[in-house]
Amino acid sequence: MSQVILILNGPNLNLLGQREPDIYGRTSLEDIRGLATARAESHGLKADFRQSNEEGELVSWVQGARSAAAGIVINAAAYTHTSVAILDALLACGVPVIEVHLSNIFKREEFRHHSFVSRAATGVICGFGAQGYELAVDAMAQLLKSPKPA
Ligand code: CA2
Repeated sequence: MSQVILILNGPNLNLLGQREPDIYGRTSLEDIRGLATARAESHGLKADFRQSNEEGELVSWVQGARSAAAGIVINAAAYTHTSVAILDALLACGVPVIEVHLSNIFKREEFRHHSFVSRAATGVICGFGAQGYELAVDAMAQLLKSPKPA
């Protein structure tokens, strides 16, 4: 059976393509689901792609990955910068984590420069728009073939 990559998306990412196209582009989250799923399949992996506006739901999905997924790709959106709960869940999940952002958070406001998620991530991809999800899936496929030390 194929290994599963859990791809998690945080609050407001359901609005992608409909608002603020100058920052986040015109690609919808459904388009990104399609891109990430196809890229996972090209590596013989399955993508389980989800979005939630609720912190607790994201925490529960991260907890579930221990038994259901080989790795997590996460764009925690605004919770990136605020959520110790998501960080603690990621630190405990026992599978590799890759953090992704559509925008280059380091070119933006100061409050976006700090990420709690990064402490649990093997690596971070930001600033490449929707393509960042494909890059993250490629990186996860590589990690699953030859794991890196934490
Ligand atoms: O660049 C990213 O991927 C972010 O994770 C996006 C978050 C932001 O809080 C992070 O600092 C960086 C915001 C997602 C909200 O997405 C929207 C999309 C369209 C319209 C409004 C919000």
